[in-house]
Parts: sequence; structure tokens; C-alpha cells
Amino acid sequence: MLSVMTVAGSDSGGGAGVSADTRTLAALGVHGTPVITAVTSQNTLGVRDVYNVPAEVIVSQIEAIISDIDVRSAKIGMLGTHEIAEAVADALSGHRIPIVVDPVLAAEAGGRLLKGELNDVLSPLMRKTTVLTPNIQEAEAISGATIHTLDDMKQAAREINTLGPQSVIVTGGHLGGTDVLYDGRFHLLRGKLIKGGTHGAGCTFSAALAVFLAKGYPVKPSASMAKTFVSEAIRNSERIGAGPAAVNQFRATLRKAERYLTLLNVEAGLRTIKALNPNLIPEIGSNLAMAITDAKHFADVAAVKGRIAVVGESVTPVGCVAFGASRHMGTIVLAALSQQRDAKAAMNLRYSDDVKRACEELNLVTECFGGGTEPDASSTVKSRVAHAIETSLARGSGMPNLICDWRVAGTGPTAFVFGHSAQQVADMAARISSALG
Ligand code: PXL
Repeated sequence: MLSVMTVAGSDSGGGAGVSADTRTLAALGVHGTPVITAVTSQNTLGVRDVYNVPAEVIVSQIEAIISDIDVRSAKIGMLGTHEIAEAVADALSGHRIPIVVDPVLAAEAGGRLLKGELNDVLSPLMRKTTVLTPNIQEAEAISGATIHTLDDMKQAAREINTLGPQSVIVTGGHLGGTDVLYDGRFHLLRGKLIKGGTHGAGCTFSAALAVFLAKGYPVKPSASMAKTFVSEAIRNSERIGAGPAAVNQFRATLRKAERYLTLLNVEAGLRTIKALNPNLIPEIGSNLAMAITDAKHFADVAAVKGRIAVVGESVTPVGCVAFGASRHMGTIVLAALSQQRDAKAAMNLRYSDDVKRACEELNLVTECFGGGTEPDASSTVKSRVAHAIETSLARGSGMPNLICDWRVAGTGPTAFVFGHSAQQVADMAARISSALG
């Protein structure tokens, strides 16, 4: 497996430093070997304490790694002292791999993380650096210039390049969102400021850059891909304490995986549904829908394109399964989710006295309209569903398996079957079908 070394400090709050690095490496599919340079006691509100690991312990970690594991690049983050930087530079010399150095001055929420001037601390590493990735504040500290504009960023990048690194990327997250790459020529990595917390963003960008270099990409495409990755991590940032939110390297991937598994789950449910009694399918058709966790919009709910119809004597999905395929059932699922977090799936069936008897026989929890306490007839099906669930929960009956609505406009009496997955809903529909005889 491709391995990448990170040489970094530990942030006990878990947002930045080695935690952010190893999450980034894992999310991008490589093995990370962490070399700890410092132990910081911090949370999202700031740094309380810094303990620099003795230089010989840092060197020992690097030697243990490179004597055995074929690391293809290294990312270097927090270095608390000049002596530590010198030891790291010596330990890595003779090892010809791309080295990304992310200068670390202070934590996001405040608190310096090094002794002395950043310039001086980094000097032993400068000539060994493939790419140096200062943010604006760090670029100011290294170049001695003040940066207000994109032109100032360019000047600083060129200035810093004379200190030794092959390439310099001044990241513009604290200005307009565009980064400046200088490798003898200027390249702009265009971007916009993204809404979200940025604790750990610098570590994530530089670790991702090290991954793409390890995979053999040149600096410029590596920087673009790393920028895309960190942008997504910022967009998905989450608050973990009272201070600034931390970037999240996995949420985007996990959401994609959940979307895929949701499609598969609806497809599996459809295989069960094919055997249903056709009398259960309303004349205008049915649908089987399932949402992802925290769905906000009907586009986050998968269902059958077209609908599920009765063709001849068999229950048949008209189209394929896709997100946003059913506005109607998407709305029903979102209404259920607004009351109960795991009520992620639903299907609409034709309701009748026979279905009612079958549900009683099966002991299903059923919430029906008609008692006079529900919202008036002009209410939407969405508000009636939400109200029915609220009523059932308030009564202590739990999440209803079925909500029966005698009034869904144009469709006739309808039973909405609910469950945590499309497969579970399909299984329940199959039990009702069997009980109908
Ligand atoms: O984001 C820079 C950084 C690097 N390394 C450690 C940190 C921080 C910021 O908080 O704590 C250990």
C-alpha cells in the first residue's frame, strides 16, 4: 500500500495536526505513518499547553519508519523549535522523496505553537522542501512583508521561493480564496471563500498535497486536487466544541457511500414488492422511497422514476431508482423524518377495510384519520402525516407502522407504510399482502 509520512504535532481537540493529517491520508486511500513532534493540550477555544517531543525521539520515529516502510512523500507540520527542524531535516536527508512543509505559527483559535521566529525555525528545511504551503499570516512572518492583495501574495511567494523551496503555495483562505503557486512562474489556484469552519484546513490541504505527489502527480495538478479536497472538507466542517468548527475529511465520502447504499436498498425492496397483491397498488400508482440520514430536500430521497404500477397482473417498477424521483413520496418521507430520525423509508398502498383488518391481524401500529382531532381537510398530506406521527409518539404508541389517510386528493384512501429502510417497508407490505389472502 502507498504510504505517506506525516511529521506533526498532536492537537488534543482532534481538529488539526496529526489527527487531521491521518484522516486526510486515510480518506485519500493511503497509509499514514505519524511522527509526533509535539503534544499540545488544546480544544476548540485555544492552546493551553505545548510539550515539544525531544528531538532524538522524533528522529527515532523517522528512522523506524524509513528503515522499513517505503514512504513516498512526507508532510511536515508543527515544528516547535529550530533544533527540532534541524533534526527532522537531517533524519530525512538522503531520502529522496517529495517533502511538503506546512509552516505552523499558531492554532486557529489562538496560541503560538513555536519558540522563536518562524523563519529561523524553518531554515534547516528550506532547501529540502518540495512545496512550502504558508497561509497569509505565515507568509507574512516568513517574508517580512504585509499582505493585503493578490499581488502582495505573489510578491511574498517569490520572496519565500528565494529561501530554498522548489515551489511555494501561499494559501488565500484568509483573503479571497485564491491560492498563489510560484515555481519560477506564477499559477493561480482559483477559489472562492467557502462557508464553514477551517480548523485543520491548512493541515488537510498540505497532507492531501503530499498524497497526490506520492501518487506521482506534478505539483500543479496535485495542488488543484488538494484544494478541491480541502474545500469539500471545509464545506462539511462540524462544530465539536464552543470554538471554530473543524474540517471534516470523511463526510463527503460517507454521504456518497450512503447514497449508493440507499439506491441498492430501494432496489432490493423492489424485488420483494414484485410479489405483492396488485390490489394493494393504488390506481394512480405507488412508490417506494428511502432518504439518506439528515435529508433536507426531496432530492435526498430515492424512489422509482415514473412510479410502481400494475402491468397486467404484476406489480412493476416503471423506471429506475433515482434520487429526487418522487416529489410526492419524497415529501412524505421528509414529513416523517421531521418527527422521527430513523423513519427514513415509506411506501403508499391502497387502503381498504380488508387492509385495515390485515393490519389489525398483524398487530401493526396504525394511525388513522377520521377521529376529528387531526388538522382540517384543507391541510396538506405532509402536515397530516407529521401530525399523525406526533400524535402516535405523544400517546406513547411509538412510530406508527402505517398512517392511513382517507383523504389524499385524487388517489382515494391511502395507507403509508413507514420503516427505517426500503427493504423493511417492502417486507411489511409483503406481510400485509399475505394477510389479505
Ligand atoms: O493548523 C495548524 C496546526 C498544526 N499542528 C497542530 C495544531 C495546529 C492548529 O491548531 O494544533 C498540532
